[in-house]
Amino acid sequence: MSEQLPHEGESLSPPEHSSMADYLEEGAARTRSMNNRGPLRFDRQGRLAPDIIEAYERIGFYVFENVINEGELAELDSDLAGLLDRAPAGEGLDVDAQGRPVEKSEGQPMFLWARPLSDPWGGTTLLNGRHPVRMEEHQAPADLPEKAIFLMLGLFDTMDSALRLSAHPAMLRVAESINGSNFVPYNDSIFLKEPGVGAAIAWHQDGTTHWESERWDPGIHGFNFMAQLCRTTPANGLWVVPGSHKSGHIDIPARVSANGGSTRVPDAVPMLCERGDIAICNRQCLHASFANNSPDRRVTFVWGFFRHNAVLDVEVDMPAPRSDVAPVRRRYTAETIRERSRIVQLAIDARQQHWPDEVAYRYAPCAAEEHRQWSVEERKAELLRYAAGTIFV
Ligand SMILES: O=C(O)CCC(=O)C(=O)O
Repeated sequence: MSEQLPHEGESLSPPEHSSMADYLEEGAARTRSMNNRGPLRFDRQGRLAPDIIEAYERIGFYVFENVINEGELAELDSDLAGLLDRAPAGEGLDVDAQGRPVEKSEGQPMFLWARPLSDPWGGTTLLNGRHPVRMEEHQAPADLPEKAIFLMLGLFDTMDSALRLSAHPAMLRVAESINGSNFVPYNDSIFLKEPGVGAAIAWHQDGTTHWESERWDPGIHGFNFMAQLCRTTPANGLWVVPGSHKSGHIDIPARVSANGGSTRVPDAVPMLCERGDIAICNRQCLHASFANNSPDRRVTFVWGFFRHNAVLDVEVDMPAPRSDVAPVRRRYTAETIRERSRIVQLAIDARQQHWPDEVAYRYAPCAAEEHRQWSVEERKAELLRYAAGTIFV
């Protein structure tokens, strides 16, 4: 199959005359012609198959098909439904929709709210200003609540199934193949795009730290796994510019301006997935999603990993996702990283306790705790430490 990857600096034709429907359809056709999807495959040494690594490194994302079985998906659905049932009834409220007090442990999970079909980050300084251009927004019907949840951060304490999924043994082998055996965990979140409600996420590259570094390379800001609890479509899915993780820090306003001011970036493609697929996406890829003005829900559980040498001794301003959260300056020492990495072993143990017959992944940084079983109380304490110690570059 042929692929339509633009060459460096080259764009496919701009869409001034194409409707949103045409844009979505043309992007879907491009994504279907790319060789970056299929079942997980490993070589004899247990490394991700070389052709998959090659495609991921060239394009910047890859869709692993049919990774999560229906039993595990059902547990994720049920935990998510429980979490949303007990979520605040509105932004800033401390009761849920049934008037029960909302339980929160150290601010986790953190719920982020947006007006239906709006873009909460585009054109703001939030998250280190990495979303400089606002996406198209739509007028939502007047009977919708003023704001809806579009993102939840820090789910492991309330969603056991998410903690377990984060230690899926095949996915951790992928992480090792890409980032080395001492890979470092990032964070965990769910992007929620309810039909006719879901907010847009403006064009951005996730990394904020290493763009000017002498050590910069296409993998230095790590990658995210994106597990899909629903089938994704061009209208509700994530859009990615193939190969853009190799382009350095992209001038997004210039790109949009060269596109006649339209955020329908011409060389982007939608990440089309089925329920149960997990994509890997380089955090340097230029990506965005449109407000979900479609009839289909999207729920994406995102968790990611860095290379150890990309975070060691790095000092950063932790970006604020909301205007009431102050940025914090942090430095990642070997000790900070060791502490953070224990979440991986905790998750491996949670998975092992739930499915004792599964062959667990062996995580080198926590080899000394390989057979440790955390009690419920110990797990709570570890999750509190994890909540306070995010590593981000
Ligand atoms: O899933 C989405 O719509 C946005 C995801 C995203 O921007 C991210 O994971 O960095």
